[in-house]
Amino acid sequence: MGRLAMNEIRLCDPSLEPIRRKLGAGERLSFEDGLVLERTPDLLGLGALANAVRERLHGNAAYYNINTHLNPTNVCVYRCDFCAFRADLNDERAYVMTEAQVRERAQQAQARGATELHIVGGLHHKLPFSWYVDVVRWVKQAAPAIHVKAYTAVEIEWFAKIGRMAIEDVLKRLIDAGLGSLPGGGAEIFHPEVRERICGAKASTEKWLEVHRTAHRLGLHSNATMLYGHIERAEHRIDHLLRLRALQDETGGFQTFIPLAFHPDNSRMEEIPKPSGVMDLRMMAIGRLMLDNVPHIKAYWVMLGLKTAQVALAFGADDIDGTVVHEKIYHEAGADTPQEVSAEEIRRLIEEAGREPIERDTLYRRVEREGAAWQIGAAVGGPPLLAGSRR
Ligand code: V47
Repeated sequence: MGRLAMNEIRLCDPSLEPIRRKLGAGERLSFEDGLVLERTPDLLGLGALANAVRERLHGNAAYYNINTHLNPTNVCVYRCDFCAFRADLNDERAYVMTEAQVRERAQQAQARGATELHIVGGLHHKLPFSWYVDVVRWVKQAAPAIHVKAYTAVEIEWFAKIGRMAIEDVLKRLIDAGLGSLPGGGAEIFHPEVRERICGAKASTEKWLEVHRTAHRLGLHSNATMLYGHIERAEHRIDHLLRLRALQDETGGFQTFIPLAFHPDNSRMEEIPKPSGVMDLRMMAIGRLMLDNVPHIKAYWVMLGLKTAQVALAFGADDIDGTVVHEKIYHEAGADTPQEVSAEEIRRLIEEAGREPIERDTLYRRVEREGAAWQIGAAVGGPPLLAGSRR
């Protein structure tokens, strides 16, 4: 892909000029700059600016991984308005996976060559913290080579409550059981005007940030998300990004930012239309430009659709997530993407977008495989892209 320097980018909207100048000088964008990016009609200019930053950081590389999801229970004490996955205790959809099922899923994932198991579930009314620790332990016993990326900050905060423990001690127990990193879920929108309306009962913004701060201090890396396209406004989104950027200045522990497009079906906000393709690409680009201290931006294809995820690789994203398999949260909410995409297909989509596909592990180390990347093979971690990372 041809690389354009900042000053070679053609901008149709003059209000983007000061932002181009700042980006060219390596200066940080302000809250007001964020609002200009939110409002500009020049989508292609915005995308080109984000693409220039993306290429400055990652050249032509586009990362993906081979992973599987595990949602050990869908029973949840909270009733977030956007969630179509949760179930009440006595709901006929309610389930709790058995130890044998968890082990089998982990073994299957390992046999398919997955390097990561992404675990996220509900906050069950009756299960003790020790059960969630056991889930991690069962996975590691069944598939020792797999990296366990597990439990959002909201779950960690819940464990601290039910276990009457400090967040730090919760994380230490999970690390002892084999936890490798934290996923970015549960962030939604930090601004209280929105958070209180869509998920007021669960972990507050301060708690979400505290969990990640503590995880980073203990040597864990984590991701961060933002759920957009519902009742929030531009100011709330930029505020969200700036809160993440401030924590990243403090700790440096976030690896990836993932803008999550709201899927309304079967949720309590069913009347809201899905975000448009333009909004999806705008969020990707704004994430890349505002979060100047977060290394990676992920176009999560399950949410975006494969076609938009592919285009997002030219709008600031350098990562497309993984083969996924067994995804429930968005498929319950009406995602019409497949449950699984082969590594071969992911590589093809990346190449067709003019990028170089690079298989990574959870910590962004290059994975080398014997033979074709989509065949089962031993993963060998390359040099870490982020220092001080934990397996
Ligand atoms: O926190 C729930 C979102 C998140 C809906 O860290 C919904 O690599 C849209 O965070 N429509 C959990 N979004 C998933 C998550 C994630 C996904 C992929 C990769 C990573 C990572 C993290 O899903 C929740 C919430 O924000 N969500 N329901 C819905 N109806």
